[in-house]
Amino acid sequence: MATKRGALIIFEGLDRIGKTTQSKLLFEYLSNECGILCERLAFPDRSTQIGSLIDAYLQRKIEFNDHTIHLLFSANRWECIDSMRTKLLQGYTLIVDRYAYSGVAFSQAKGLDKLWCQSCDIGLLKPDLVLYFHREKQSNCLLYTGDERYETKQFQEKVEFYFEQFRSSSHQWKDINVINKDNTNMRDKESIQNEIRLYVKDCLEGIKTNHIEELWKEN
Ligand code: FDM
Ligand code: MG
Repeated sequence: MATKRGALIIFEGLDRIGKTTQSKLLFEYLSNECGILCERLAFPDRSTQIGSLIDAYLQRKIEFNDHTIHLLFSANRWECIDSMRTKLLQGYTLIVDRYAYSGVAFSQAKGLDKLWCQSCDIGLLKPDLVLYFHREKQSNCLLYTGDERYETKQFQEKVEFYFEQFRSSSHQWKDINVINKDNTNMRDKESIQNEIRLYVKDCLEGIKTNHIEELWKEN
């Protein structure tokens, strides 16, 4: 029997909201407890030549205008898609920190046009599952500030606004509220992980053919 392809699973959301922790837990669970082939990756992938330009930009060592850096983030995804497709068809499930949705939300937060932002990512591999990490609007938890470009409260709030507009009703898109019902604290890691595992189980069971659709293209 031909190998069944793996799933493309994306973790999206603001900085420091728990994407990396949860994607690592998922990776360990799928590989060690379920015996499922999988790999983790992240965008930007700072290990490539384009990625090193993005890294320098984020560390404020070099400048690009807003359109140019947007295209570099997109190019950084395009340069990886052949190896991603190959892995998926070999049966690997790919667990990916950030994708084109971050591309759009962060650039829209700088004032760029949504359709322009989306256009350069049309035709990328379409995810089988997007786990969107968010907090309830009123919650004051979790606005991260750090040293890299974009890591200010004011900018993260703008990005959050555009992510919220992006929330999609497609069946691939799942919201993960990381804040407790009382709206004050983070939920514990285990309960978030259990919610994710349910979505991932459904997603893996739902893959019926090896065909991979294209992002943002009507079929
Ligand atoms: N980011 C990430 C973008 O602005 N556009 C993109 O297409 C992607 C993938 O880069 F602030 C931003 C989001 C974040 C920064 O990402 C670095 P990590 O996940 O913190 O490395
Ligand atoms: Mg960061």
